[in-house]
Amino acid sequence: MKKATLYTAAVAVAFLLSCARDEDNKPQEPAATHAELLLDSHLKWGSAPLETQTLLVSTGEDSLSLDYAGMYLTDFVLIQEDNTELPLSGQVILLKTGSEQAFSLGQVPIGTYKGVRFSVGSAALNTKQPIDYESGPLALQDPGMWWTWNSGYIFMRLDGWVDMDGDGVASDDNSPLTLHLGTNNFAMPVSSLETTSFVISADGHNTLHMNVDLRELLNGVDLATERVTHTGNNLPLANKIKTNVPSVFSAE
Ligand SMILES: [Ca+2]
Repeated sequence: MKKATLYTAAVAVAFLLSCARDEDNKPQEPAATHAELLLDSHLKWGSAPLETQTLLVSTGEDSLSLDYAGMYLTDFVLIQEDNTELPLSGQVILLKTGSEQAFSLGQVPIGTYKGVRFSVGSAALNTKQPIDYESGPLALQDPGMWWTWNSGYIFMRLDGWVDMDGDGVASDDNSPLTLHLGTNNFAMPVSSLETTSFVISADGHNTLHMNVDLRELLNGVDLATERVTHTGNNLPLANKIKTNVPSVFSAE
């Protein structure tokens, strides 16, 4: 009887050892090297969330309302702690009113970053055309983000109305606000988010929050006289807006 018990115990130990060995031999899950990064944009007018078809006041004290705002963000570059730059090739975002404003920037290497920069529009976008896309940001849009006569994307588009008579209604004065910026010379680099530091971790919600304050876009613009540019037909106004673009974006 004693012998039998010992034998059983020996078998049990051997079994456990073999299990332990199996555990050791099991291939390890490779550690994740990349994780998804989301860009969550918050369209604003000053410190308030941007609303369309609502009376807004510019920094120059002009009253206006917006029907639509849209812009292409592209050429994203993550800046690592040691200043090495990691371009996220192929990422194009169409940030616009009335639509989801959080976007995936794809899988990026896990680590600590000190900033991100990008561009509003780029010459590279104009090597593409909507006819080549069935869907997505570079496909045909409504309102349009493509000039048929010019074969190029509208990098940034603002449409609205200016309240010329100060009665609190912007759309009743036949005074459309039409700010359409594009062509290769109007790629607008934004580096103001470089002061942010953030960690991309394998298990975290890796979301970069960015404020996009469109009121900043109209700094120094006198809406009494400066309301329409399709870029080429009013270069001074287009250039003025281009100068304001970097101050529109900030890390939240
Ligand atoms: Ca009015």
